[in-house]
Amino acid sequence: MSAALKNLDAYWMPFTANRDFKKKPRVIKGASGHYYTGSDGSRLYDTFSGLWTSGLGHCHPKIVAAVQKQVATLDYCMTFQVTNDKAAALAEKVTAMAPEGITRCFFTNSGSESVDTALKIALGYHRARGEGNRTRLIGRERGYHGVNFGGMSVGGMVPNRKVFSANLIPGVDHIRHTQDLEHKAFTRGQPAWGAHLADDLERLCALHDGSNIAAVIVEPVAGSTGVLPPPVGYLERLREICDKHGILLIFDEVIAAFGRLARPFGAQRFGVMPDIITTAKGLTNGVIPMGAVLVSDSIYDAFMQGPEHMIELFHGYTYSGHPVAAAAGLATMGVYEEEGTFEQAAALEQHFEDLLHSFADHKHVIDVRNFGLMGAIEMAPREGAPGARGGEAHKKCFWDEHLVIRNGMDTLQFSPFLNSRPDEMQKSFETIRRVLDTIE
Ligand code: PXG
Ligand code: PLP
Repeated sequence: MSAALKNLDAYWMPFTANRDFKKKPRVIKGASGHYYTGSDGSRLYDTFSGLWTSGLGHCHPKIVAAVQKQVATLDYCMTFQVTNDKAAALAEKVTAMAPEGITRCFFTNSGSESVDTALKIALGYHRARGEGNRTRLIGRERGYHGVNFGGMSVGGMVPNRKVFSANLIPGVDHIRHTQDLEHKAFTRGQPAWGAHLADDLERLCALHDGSNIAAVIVEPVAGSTGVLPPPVGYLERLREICDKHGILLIFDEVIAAFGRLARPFGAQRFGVMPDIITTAKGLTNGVIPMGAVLVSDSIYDAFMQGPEHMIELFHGYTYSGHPVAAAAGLATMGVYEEEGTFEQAAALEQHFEDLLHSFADHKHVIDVRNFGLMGAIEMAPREGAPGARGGEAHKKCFWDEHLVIRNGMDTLQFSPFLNSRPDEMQKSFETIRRVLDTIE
C-alpha cells in the first residue's frame, strides 16, 4: 500500500461508509477519456461519467489546456464590484444556450449552492415586487437538491434530512413523488401514467393559499433517488398550476443540463419553461467546481430598483465566477459545440435504453427506468438487509471487473458518457449482468 493510502484515517469521506471503505479502499489516481486508473495501476471503465459530471470523458485535452492557460494568466480575482473576462464571457455563452427568456446568470460553486441561491432569488423577487407574503417553498418527495440547509429542506431524501429534522428551514412543503411500481414498472422513457400527480400542488395551494407560495422546485427528471422520468404531461401541469397562482417554477438541472437529455437544458427537451434553472456538474465537465443559476429578465429586473449605487442582492460566494472555473466552462461549451456532443448523446439513447431494459427479466430486478442518458436498474432489497445487494454489486464491479458503477441502496444508476462508444457501453452492461448473476 502506498504511503497516501496508509493515512486515510484523517480523511472523513463524504456520503461514504467510512469504516467499511477504509478496510479496503477504492482509490483512483488518474483518468483519461472513459477510463480511470486505479491506485494499483488497473484501468477501470466509468459508467457514471464521474458523478453525472463528466459527460465529455476525463481530462479532455481542450479543457485541460484552457485551465492550464488560465491558471497561469489570472488565477483568482474577486467578483464583488470587480470581475474577470472569463466569467462575463461564460455568462453570455450559457444564457445564449438557455431557453428563450432565460437571460441572466449568477455563478456559484456547486449544485447545492445553486439551489440555495435560487431559493433566495425567488424570495427576494417576490418581496421586491411587493409580494413579501410569498414565503413558502415547495419541493417534492424523493427530490434531491443538495445538502445545504435550503436544498436539504426542499429535498425529499429521507436519510439526508433525518438528523436535521428539527432544523430544516420553516415554511416548506412537499408534493408527492411520481414513483409507482404498480402503474409504471419497466416503462421505457416517460410513463404515460401519472400526470395527475402534479395536482398535488393544487392541494398545497388550497391548504396555504397559493398567494403565500414563492416557488416550486423540482428536478425535471429526478436523478439521485433512482432516475424518475416525469409522467407525460406532468411538468406541463405543474407549469399551469404555478402560472395560475403566480408561483415561480424552478427546474433543478444540476444533472439534466448540458447534454444528459440531449439538449443544452432539460427544459428544452420537455418544452416546459421554468422561471429559474439551477446548474452545476456539466457546466465545466466536472473539471473545476462551478454552478450557475439562470433567470429570466423579469426576475433580474425586479431586483434592479432603489439607488443605483446600492447592491441589489446581498448574496455571493468568494469563488462566484472564479476565472479558472469559468475558463473550464468556456472550453467545455466550446467542445459541446465543436464535437456535436448533444447530437452524439441523442444517437446513443436507444442503445442505452435497450441495454438497460434487457435486465427486465433478471431475478433481482423489480424496475428499470430511463430517459435521455439517465438510467436506473432497481433490485429488490435482500430480506433484512436493504442496500446489501447494491453495495455488493458495486464492490464486485470495482474489484473483479474493473468497472466503476454507482448504487443508491439497491438501485444501480447509470450516467454514461455523452460520447460513449456503443460497444463499450454494451460491454459494461454485459459485465454488470454477469455480476448480478453471482449475487444472492
Ligand atoms: N441538485 C441536483 C438535482 C443534484 O443532482 C445537487 C443539486 C447538489 O449538487 P452538489 O454539486 O452540491 O453535489 C445535485 C447533486 C447520485 C448523486 O448518486 C447525485 C448528486 C450528488 C451526489 C450523488 O446520484 N447530485
Ligand atoms: N466564513 C468566513 C469567516 C468568511 O470570511 C467567509 C467568506 O469570506 C465565508 C465563511 C464564506 O465563504 P465562501 O464565500 O467561500 O462561501
